[in-house]
Amino acid sequence: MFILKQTTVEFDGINASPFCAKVELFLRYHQIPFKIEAALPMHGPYKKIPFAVYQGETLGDSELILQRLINDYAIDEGLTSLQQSQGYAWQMALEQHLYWLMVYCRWHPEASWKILEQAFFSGLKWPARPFIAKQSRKLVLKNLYSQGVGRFSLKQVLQAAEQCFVALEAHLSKNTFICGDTFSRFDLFAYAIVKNIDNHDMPTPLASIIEGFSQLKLYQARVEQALKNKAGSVHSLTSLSA
Ligand SMILES: N[C@@H](CCC(=O)N[C@@H](CS)C(=O)NCC(=O)O)C(=O)O
Repeated sequence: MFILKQTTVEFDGINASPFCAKVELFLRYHQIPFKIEAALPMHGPYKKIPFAVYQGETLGDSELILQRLINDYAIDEGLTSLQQSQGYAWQMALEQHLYWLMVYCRWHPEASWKILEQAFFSGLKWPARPFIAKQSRKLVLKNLYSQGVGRFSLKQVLQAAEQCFVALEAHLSKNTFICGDTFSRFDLFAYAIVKNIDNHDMPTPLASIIEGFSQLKLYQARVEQALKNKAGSVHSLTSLSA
């Protein structure tokens, strides 16, 4: 049995970590039996979530996990090399750039942090809770600074995110999915991050910006339909086994 180790925090029906959601949705879409176990980044091989226990091995990194499953289950998404390169370029923009802008908007502004703190740390006991929450926030802000985005003002971060939404909106107004007409693994992170941003449970300053991008709403609906068609309901993401 494939064991997916991830946070079990969800916002509006999607895993709070778009990397975790990507793996979980891949497993569901390809109907690979799996079980979810709650885990913290510190327990993973790369000190990040998601990670997985599979065939006696511990695998880390969402992309490496997907590559392993694609190999083992001989999954062919039918993408041309041009589609693959398109998918890769979008993957890098969303995972390596937009993701960090989202992290900034969750952990930096006080109003967002208050909601996030409640969602991530409310299960902890006093007096440890405020200490662990504060330390975690300090670490994330340090990581944001190292990554580069943490050196920006909120206004600059919002401008950068808007630029990304404009590009994605233009792409998705002409393409059904990230790689054109073919739904693929590249849609999983794209969907997960758009839904995490366009989210009522975890509103950040990005939520009011993404609101104006109608193609991104339509895209979410298309991906949900594709997932439902193949894997059944996407609304059972909390269930502990597939
Ligand atoms: N490249 C990794 C990125 C995973 C990632 O950044 N996970 C975040 C949660 S969304 C994490 O574990 N952060 C904890 C940390 O960096 O300390 C992947 O694809 O799995």
